[in-house]
Amino acid sequence: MALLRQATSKAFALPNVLQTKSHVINGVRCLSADSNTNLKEVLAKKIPEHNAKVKAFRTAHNTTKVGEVTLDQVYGGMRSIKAMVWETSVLDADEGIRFRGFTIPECQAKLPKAPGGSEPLPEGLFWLLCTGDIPTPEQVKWVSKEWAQRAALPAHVVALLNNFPSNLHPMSQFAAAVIALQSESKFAKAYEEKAHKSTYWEHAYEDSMDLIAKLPGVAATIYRNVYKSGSSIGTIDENKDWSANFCKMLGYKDEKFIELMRLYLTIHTDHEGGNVSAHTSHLVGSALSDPYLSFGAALCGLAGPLHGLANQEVLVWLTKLREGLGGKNVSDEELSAYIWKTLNAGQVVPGYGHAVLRKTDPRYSCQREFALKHLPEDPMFKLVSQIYKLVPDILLKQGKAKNPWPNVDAHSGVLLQYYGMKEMSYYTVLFGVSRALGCLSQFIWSRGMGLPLERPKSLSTEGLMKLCKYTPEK
Ligand code: AMX
Repeated sequence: MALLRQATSKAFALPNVLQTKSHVINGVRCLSADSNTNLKEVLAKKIPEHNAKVKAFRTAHNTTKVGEVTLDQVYGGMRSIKAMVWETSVLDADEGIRFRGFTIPECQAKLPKAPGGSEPLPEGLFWLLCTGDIPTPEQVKWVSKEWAQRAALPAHVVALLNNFPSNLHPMSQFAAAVIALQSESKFAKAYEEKAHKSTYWEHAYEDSMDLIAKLPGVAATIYRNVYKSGSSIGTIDENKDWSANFCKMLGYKDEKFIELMRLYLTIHTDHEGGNVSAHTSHLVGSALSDPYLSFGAALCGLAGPLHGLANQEVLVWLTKLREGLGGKNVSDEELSAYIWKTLNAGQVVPGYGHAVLRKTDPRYSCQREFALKHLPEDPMFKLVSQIYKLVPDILLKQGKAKNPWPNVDAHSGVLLQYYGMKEMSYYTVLFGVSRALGCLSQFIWSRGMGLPLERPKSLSTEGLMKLCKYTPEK
């Protein structure tokens, strides 16, 4: 608690404005609209500018139709209905994710790296999500330091974590701890004290920075408690980046694992707004619930097997497959039979399919690139590659899945297990730590834009039949 910073006043006290308008990262020239290293000051300039643009746009087009809704979409989980604003990223069915207009390979090339590293720092992606600009190394360093300085956990949250039974799923522990951190909410306090609506984003910013800073400590405590006999997570090093500190707290020293974590925590951040975790945080936040409550709710959605828990499910599925076949190399025929067995038992092949994507997920591709570079001979990686050759054709033959290609979760567990993190039930927690960067950068913007309470219309089947002028046969 003593380390908890009151960053609002401090943040505005730092006049870290550099004069340059462009910078070079890894030989790539990056234009930066603002070289100020203080993220809150940059946002304070950008939010009103954006709001003025949106106001003019809405005045010109408020009654323009942006789509129509079919009965199939109403019953079919609202797929593809254009009904919400999400500024930080956009997903294209064929191309995959763009973070503020940048693809994953572009982010890998342009975002600042750790000294000697080759993967992007998630701090840089957070800056990009918040501002739309590729940050300078100085801006990224500023974020790393802020997060290190805000990382201390309140005693009641540590006590809560230390008292959970080890058979409570790590994702349930994670969500509960995030909700318990709500005692620290500056947003909730400001609302209680009748803060003006125009200042909501500032309190959202403070909570978001605090929460992101604290997540590695919470996640590492869960890891140590459940799998490492409750050993201490140690202390934060203010000169290290967010991922390096997280790995240190988890107890991993291998530089390659730290690089993997930087990549992992970058690519899992955001996937536009309609997915379960992002949409949940958006919906809950629209009630002016604070960032802790909103992100805690998002984690509950991420814990579902059709969403984030799929990374655990993939490894469980692969491990059973190898055990069932005595751990030896598996032939294509044996593997195909196993995949069909899964489908014929009425189960999904975890890690395959997507509600929006219609091609291989670029998050899968960049993890595959990492594996080809660092662990090409790993038997589990070879198995994942073999599955990649077989599953799409089988799913196409079955004729149900609209997208037969792998998603992000088909690869991540194999990389983690290679570096010694074999605790599959923990994998979704890592996804959750990363997803905070997407949910919370948008949360700041949602409050900055004054987005209203979300309240779509629901109908009963009877009401829908009436609307469609349909009379059921007797
Ligand atoms: N294996 C078997 N069947 C699949 C399948 C898969 N990987 N993906 C889709 N299908 C089935 C669906 O279950 C559905 O069957 P039904 O008609 O009997 O209900 C049918 O194909 C049509 O589904 P869809 O329109 O292609 O997909 P969707 O938008 O309804 O669902 C998703 C998308 C991701 C839930 C689904 O592909 C799936 O269950 N995949 C496996 C789980 C998984 O990997 N989830 C992680 C997704 C990424 C993430 O959020 N982390």
